[in-house]
Amino acid sequence: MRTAKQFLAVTDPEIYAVYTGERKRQEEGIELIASENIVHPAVLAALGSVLTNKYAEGYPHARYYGGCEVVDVAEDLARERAKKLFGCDHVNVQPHSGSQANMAVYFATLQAGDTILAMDLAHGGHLTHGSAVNFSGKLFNFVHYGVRKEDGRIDMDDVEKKAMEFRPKMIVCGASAYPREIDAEAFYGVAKKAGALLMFDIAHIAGLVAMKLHKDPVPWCDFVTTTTHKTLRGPRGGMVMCRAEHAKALDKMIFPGMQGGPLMHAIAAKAVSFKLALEPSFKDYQKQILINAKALADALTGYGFNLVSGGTDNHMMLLDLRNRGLTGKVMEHALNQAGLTVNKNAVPFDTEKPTITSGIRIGTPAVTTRGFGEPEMKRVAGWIERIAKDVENEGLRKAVKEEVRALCAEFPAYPDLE
Ligand code: DSN
Repeated sequence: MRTAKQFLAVTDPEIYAVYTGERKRQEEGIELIASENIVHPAVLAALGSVLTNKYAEGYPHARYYGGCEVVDVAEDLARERAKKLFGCDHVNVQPHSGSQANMAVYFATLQAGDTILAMDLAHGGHLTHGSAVNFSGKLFNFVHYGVRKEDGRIDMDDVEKKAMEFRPKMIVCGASAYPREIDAEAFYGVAKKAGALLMFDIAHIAGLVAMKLHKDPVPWCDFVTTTTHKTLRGPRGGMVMCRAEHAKALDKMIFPGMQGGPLMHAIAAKAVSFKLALEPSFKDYQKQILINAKALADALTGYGFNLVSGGTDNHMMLLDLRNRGLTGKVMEHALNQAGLTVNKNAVPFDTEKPTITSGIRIGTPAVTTRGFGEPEMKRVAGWIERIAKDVENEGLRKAVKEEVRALCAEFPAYPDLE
């Protein structure tokens, strides 16, 4: 008898090397990408299981394939747990990704060419919120709002002005690179006035929302979409919650409208992560994400970094590197070589190309999972400062990488996993 991993090592040594290399990278480096996390071994077990073999087109107890009685239990549990976690009327756990969750909402409620008002990608929105190179921007008539130049905050006056001028069928709120709380109630007021549906993409903040550490959008929105792998700390995937009146249209659009067989291994893994999120310790984890983000933001500000909007209310911060004479591309590369992973990110009103950018985005969900607290966040800020001050110095990168490795050894990502 062998474990699945042993079979991989023997069957495909090249991919096994990818697995071991990535495991080592994750153990020895500090993950600061705001949209990533470190899932529980039980989530990994569900993902890497025989559940991937099963076709289950349809929904629990109404499938188009035989033999679904076992996997039905997983989808029922995922749905029940998600509803308990978020307090929503209805949920669909089948979207393969956040993009498909958003697509499902647009397709279930709108016609091609309809107007949607959403946050500009260049100000922190998302590709699927109407970028010209994405299906959303190609199929729908997106109008965008952004943040104020003075304080980096969403300009609700601009949202209302555009909503009344363009009369969108839907307003989308939520973002991928916005460090402040988003007020769903205020968006609801505008949507009601304009006669628009309201969708909130909570992908980044889902864990904070579930623990009520971010103002709850569920009571105010027709649809709430999310990924399951960011602050929620589940497997890579998507999910849509909605008011009861939209349930039928949504389910019909996800299957058979857009997707075929659901990924039952991913749905089972979602169920596991929701069970973990319903445990009291998940609230402590989410609180610590916020404490760590604040500690990191304060320390970086102390070093003279310019944080968009002056700080953070959530798990992430956006550094505008222009006052340090650096680009996002240069800083991402230098930090990566020092064992600190971030992503370059446009800042509002950026003058650099998206492949260069003037900023980096930093988040605390993954480091918080491995047990970092405020002292470790101060060390992280210190390393970022040292690299920024001497960005071309390869010897410094190597030295920092050793220090990073030593700290990571004290906080293993998977202490109990073989
Ligand atoms: N969700 C995006 C991110 O924030 O990294 C990628 O699409």
